[in-house]
Amino acid sequence: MAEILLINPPLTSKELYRRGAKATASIIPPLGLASIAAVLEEEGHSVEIIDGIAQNISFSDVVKNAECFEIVGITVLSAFFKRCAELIRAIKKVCKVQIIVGGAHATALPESLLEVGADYVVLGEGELTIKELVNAILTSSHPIENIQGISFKNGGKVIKTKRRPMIENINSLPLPARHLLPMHKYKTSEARANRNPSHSMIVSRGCPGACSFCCKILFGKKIRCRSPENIVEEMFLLKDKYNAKEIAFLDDTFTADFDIVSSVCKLLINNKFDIPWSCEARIDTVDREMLQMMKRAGCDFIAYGVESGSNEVLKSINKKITKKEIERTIRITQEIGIPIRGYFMLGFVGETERQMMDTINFAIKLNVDVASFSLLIPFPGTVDYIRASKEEGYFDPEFYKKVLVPEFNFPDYPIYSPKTVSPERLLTIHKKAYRKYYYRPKIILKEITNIRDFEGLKRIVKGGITLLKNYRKN
Ligand code: B12
Repeated sequence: MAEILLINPPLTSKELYRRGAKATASIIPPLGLASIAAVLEEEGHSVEIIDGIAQNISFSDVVKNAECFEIVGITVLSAFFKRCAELIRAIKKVCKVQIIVGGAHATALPESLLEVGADYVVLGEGELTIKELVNAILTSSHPIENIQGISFKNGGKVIKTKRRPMIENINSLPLPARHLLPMHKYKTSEARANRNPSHSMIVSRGCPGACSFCCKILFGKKIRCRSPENIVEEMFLLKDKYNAKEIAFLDDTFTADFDIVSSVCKLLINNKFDIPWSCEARIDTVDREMLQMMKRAGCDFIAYGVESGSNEVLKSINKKITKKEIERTIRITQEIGIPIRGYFMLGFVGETERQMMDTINFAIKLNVDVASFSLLIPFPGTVDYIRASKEEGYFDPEFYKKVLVPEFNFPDYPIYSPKTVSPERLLTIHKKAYRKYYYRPKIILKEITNIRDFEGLKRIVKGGITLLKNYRKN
């Protein structure tokens, strides 16, 4: 049996947050690593996790820690590829440990990790692959090249084995090994959660959408969901063991399967689950009946990906929804009384300034409770990465080798701006979006009248400070 260390790379607050974003940002557990850890523990391995984002741990301490293990696993998002590369090089310099990487960036561009010294890249879903791979490394019993869903170097040549089929029944997976995580460090964004501790869950994989900005290479199109009983069991675990006062579902589309949502809601009501929860949804996956049921079962916040106020842009990003559908769903949700966060995006490939203004005005018209405006970042594994770097040629495909990407919403400078608008102008439009949306008497009054307790007051003050810093800082 092996001693295995799993790492979410170390990043400082300065690297992660810009323009006052820290005050309201979330710190979310690396549930992918925790799922990998749970499977490895089931196999009898001894596993530790370092969460270099939540824990205050220096780069050199992470490297020193790695020396004590036989196998190190690192999760790699494009935003932090640069730090992961530095980490792999530094670990390889001091010890002979085998390094396995996985995650969205690793799956999209496996060669970029082999180049910097990773021994194996796990492509896509990692639970079944890691079991086989660790056994093969430890016992040499199994030819590595027979393991599905990996990439590695053999005599300088990059080998990519056949992609492993998705795990059909994700109910068969153990719950994430939260006992290995610093659970007291996590919180959901102030824009979404009113009470702390607020913990998060992921209960499904896959999304029926195919939006051009979204990285779809990990879990595919088909929705695979855990059973309602299993979902509710984890909710009770978060409440009873980790003292959750709120739960956030971070699934791409929690509402994709009506029957599952309906059964979860019934179970929550029957079992008197008494803390609120929130989720993310696609506009076209909810209806009045589902929303009413969710409200009764404790859903107190829902985040919709609206993205644009231009039907042409919605079409070009393959959102597969129209402004009319958006308005309808938002209206029904407002009538039912579930507060809404709208995600809006600016700076799509080919998007004009006029279309961006349409988005800002549409957000104001929809009048959601929280509006987030993000600038497009073309991430590897997305259609927009190909469009921006190869087709339009305005984005350096090697960008992630050079720069760490901070959390979205308030960048100092656009990471990408389309041919149609200069970076300076895009930044001005982005700031304008927040100013136009939030500095309205109607919104300010609504926020003030919604304050129910001290926590509510604190939340509003923090949000106000974030917006002011965002607006004033250049
Ligand atoms: C929750 C979430 C967040 C959270 C926390 C991220 C985290 N620590 O995991 C927050 C809100 C902070 C966040 C932020 C960002 N996110 Co995010 N996020 C997600 C989301 C919705 C769920 C992640 C998750 O837990 N999934 C469930 C687990 C089971 O999957 P997983 O982590 O991918 O792990 C599996 C495999 O990838 C693999 N694996 C992963 N790591 C490893 C390591 C080893 C050793 C092995 C063997 C296998 C392995 O095995 C795991 C189990 O099957 C995903 C979308 C999605 N559905 O996954 C986007 C996603 C990961 N995020 C994405 C992005 C772009 C971002 C941001 C960069 C956006 C931005 N500009 O701010 C930031 C990054 C900043 C940050 N602080 O992390 C992209 C990544 C694209 C890319 N090419 O990197 C995704 C895929 C969304 C998308 N579809 O486009 N995110």
